[in-house]
Amino acid sequence: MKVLIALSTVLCVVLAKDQPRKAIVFLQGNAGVSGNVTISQPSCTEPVFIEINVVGLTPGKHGFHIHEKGDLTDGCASTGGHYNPDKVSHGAPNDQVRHVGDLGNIAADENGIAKTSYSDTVVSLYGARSVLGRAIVIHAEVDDLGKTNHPDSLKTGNAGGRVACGVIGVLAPFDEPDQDCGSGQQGLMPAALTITISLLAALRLMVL
Ligand SMILES: [Cu+2]
Ligand SMILES: [Zn+2]
Repeated sequence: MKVLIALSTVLCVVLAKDQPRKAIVFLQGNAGVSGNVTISQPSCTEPVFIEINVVGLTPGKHGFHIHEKGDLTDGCASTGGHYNPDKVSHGAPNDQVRHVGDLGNIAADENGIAKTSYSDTVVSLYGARSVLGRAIVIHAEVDDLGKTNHPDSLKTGNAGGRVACGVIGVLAPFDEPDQDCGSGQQGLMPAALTITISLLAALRLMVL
């Protein structure tokens, strides 16, 4: 009996998965820039997968960020700064220190098209640090990733004006309560801890 209880405890923890979440962003700008971005995440402890399709850009690299507000009442200007709940310096997507919203650059080809996809372990669609309802902004210039001597480098990456933006909206409706498991890498630790504690509890039940 105790073994059965122990086994069911372990199974419950392992099988208790969130519903996958998926977000859509419709990007629009003044200078003929338009496109869409989808962000999908299978569960709160897994990385997001970001798919980007943008046209109308000038060829080359453009800063690509999540800004803190989904407010387009004054166009891209009213979306606030980079989403930065930890109040740290601007950085590159792969840096230890970065804004949650720092997604680096997207590169447009000679036809002005940027089409790419990648994973990110810091951005999340779950919990208090969810990016749902915030905005994606594309900039006129390259994001220097916090690596130059420009006074704005560690604040914004000195990426210039905002050429397109859109609000991160719900694509796949979900109805489960929002559990706050942190975001990305930080979210993996509590999950690992929960599983470890449950396993230890289960082992203890088996021994007793
Ligand atoms: Cu930006
Ligand atoms: Zn930033």
